[in-house]
Amino acid sequence: MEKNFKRTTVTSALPYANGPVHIGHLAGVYVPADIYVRYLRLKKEDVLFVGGSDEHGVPITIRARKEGITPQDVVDRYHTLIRDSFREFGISFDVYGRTTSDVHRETASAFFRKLYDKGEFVEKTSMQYYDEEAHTFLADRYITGECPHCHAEGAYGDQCEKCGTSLSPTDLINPKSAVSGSQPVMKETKHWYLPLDKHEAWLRQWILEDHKEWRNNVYGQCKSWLDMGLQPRAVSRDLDWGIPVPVEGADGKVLYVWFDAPIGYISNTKELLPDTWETWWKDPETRLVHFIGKDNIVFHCIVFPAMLKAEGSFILPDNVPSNEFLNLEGDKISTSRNWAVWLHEYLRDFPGKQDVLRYVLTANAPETKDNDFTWKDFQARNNNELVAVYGNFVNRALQLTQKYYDGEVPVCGELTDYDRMTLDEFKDVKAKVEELLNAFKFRDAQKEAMNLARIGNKYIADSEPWKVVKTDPERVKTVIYISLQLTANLAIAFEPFLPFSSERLRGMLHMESFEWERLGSTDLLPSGHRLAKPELLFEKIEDETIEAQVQKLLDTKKANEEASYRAKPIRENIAFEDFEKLDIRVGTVLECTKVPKADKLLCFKIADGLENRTIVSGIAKHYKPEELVGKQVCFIANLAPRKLKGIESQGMILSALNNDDTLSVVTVDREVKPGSEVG
Ligand code: B3M
Ligand code: ZN
Repeated sequence: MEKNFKRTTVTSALPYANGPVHIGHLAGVYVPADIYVRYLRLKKEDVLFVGGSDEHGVPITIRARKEGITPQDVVDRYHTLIRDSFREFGISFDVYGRTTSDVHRETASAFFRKLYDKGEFVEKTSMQYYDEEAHTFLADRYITGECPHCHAEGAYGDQCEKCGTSLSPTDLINPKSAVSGSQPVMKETKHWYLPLDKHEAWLRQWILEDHKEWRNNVYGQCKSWLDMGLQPRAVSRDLDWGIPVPVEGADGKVLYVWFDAPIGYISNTKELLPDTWETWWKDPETRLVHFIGKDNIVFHCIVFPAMLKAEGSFILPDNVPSNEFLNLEGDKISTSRNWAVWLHEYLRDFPGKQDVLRYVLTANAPETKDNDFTWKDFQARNNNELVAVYGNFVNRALQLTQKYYDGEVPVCGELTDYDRMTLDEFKDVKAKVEELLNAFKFRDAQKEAMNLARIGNKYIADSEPWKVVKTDPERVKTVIYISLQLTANLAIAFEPFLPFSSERLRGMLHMESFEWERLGSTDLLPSGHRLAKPELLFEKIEDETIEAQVQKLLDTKKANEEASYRAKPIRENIAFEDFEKLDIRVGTVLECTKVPKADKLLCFKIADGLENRTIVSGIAKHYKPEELVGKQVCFIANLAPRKLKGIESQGMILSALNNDDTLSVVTVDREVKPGSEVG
């Protein structure tokens, strides 16, 4: 159903202000949203781009408790950091607000109250864990205990991070409150629920019938939720951080963060446009588009629309282009495990290279499936595409203009068939890019823009102006003229994707005004127009730079492994009689040699206080033979002998296997007589 809209409200998910933002945020939500908004602005459409920080919810209180500061301190710190990172990356919000603002508190509170007054909620009591020492109900994340599946300690009330199983707090063995450490008790509590079951019928029609054009991942997730049947969802919580529930007798209760956060889009609009905000949220001629990550689909396609519908005066989203996840070097990005490329660190390590990251994240955008960010790919796309294709073409066109025409656009002579063919090739770039952007296909759209530069490179290479200049200087004027028009087109085509580079390129071209409408034109720079001195648009990224980033991640991995190290679970008990069967002794290593043709094996001659014995052991990777001579080692003396590489091994030397696969032979603390029993 194509509808004609007068304006577009674009929202991008409000990141939790409990940590800095990383490349996953940028790739999943903010870069695509920004490309879309910049594109609409270039088309001179009326568009509003709303962003902001999500400053409520349990993750923020947990962070505060961990650091011994207040939740307000946490959100103040991260709101600023996040807002600045976005700004540096050119994410061109019209407003970037926060959900701790007064306007938001009032707006969310009034929204709740209106639904309450209209009888849109149901009240229910349920049993929940309560901390009697701290006098507080406990959110799922605030209860830890033993996982009923893998028996790891420290599993959370909603999930075991060790084995990944989803849990509910009552599943935990020996639950403990993370607030006081005491054992929580079950206590009755009352909450307000949004009866999603009552909204199911219209939601089915609206999504499954009227919005078949939504991305497959979005449509599919909605369908599976709807097919499972919707349940009432609690919209309040027992917590001391959030917006108080504006109802009598609701002491200690706040709005559930997922109730107040999407209202943040509305409040932030209100903050910017106190008089006209309603046009952007209530006029049926306004098109509402939510950019989000896949873990937010149900809230934006089902819960928030149900809230808006229940309120009664708002429009519903027209599209919710959600991306899948971006992984990092093969692993899920994780804030708690520090497995991420943080934007503020990237800005420090790669100053001035915001567009490189924007480019790579779009080229590799997780639009239809999860994708992987690797530093090697980052380097390759920079060096082989931005530098070798886009930068190279621009540089050649501009340098040749300097060299032959002192920086002035030459006069275009008669066109050859080859010129016409080239011009034809890029005339329809505008239509192609528009079609793709309208369909939220950002990676393909960016490819089309890049294709212009490929056309240009081929054109210059085939036309060989540096040769022709000697025989037919008039012809070279035409070649350079066409190349410069292509360059100017690139500045326009890349503007939504790589705004910083486009701005620089426009500067080099002295291109004061530029219009999206004229994309594909062949007379953007008139003959006689003077260009500025050219500079390189992109620069090569060296191996050392990439290796340093990879090393940083390896260090993180190592630190995480150390931090999460746990010994293997203990095996089943054995009877004392079984233990007694083992004859463990101490022996002195008399000789130690490599076993020929076996790179793992060492052959020991051991003094055991009797006849001496030979033992073959697979530890050659860990010890040089001479290192062990003279040492006292422990060995199992009554293990049935067996042949290894033709040598009879009479026992087994004991060693300890470290978690990083290194190994250490078990020795004794003080010298003992060879053959002493160990027990
Ligand atoms: N803060 C969840 C997230 O950052 C949540 C989004 C809110 S959008 C209204 O993934
Ligand atoms: Zn588990």
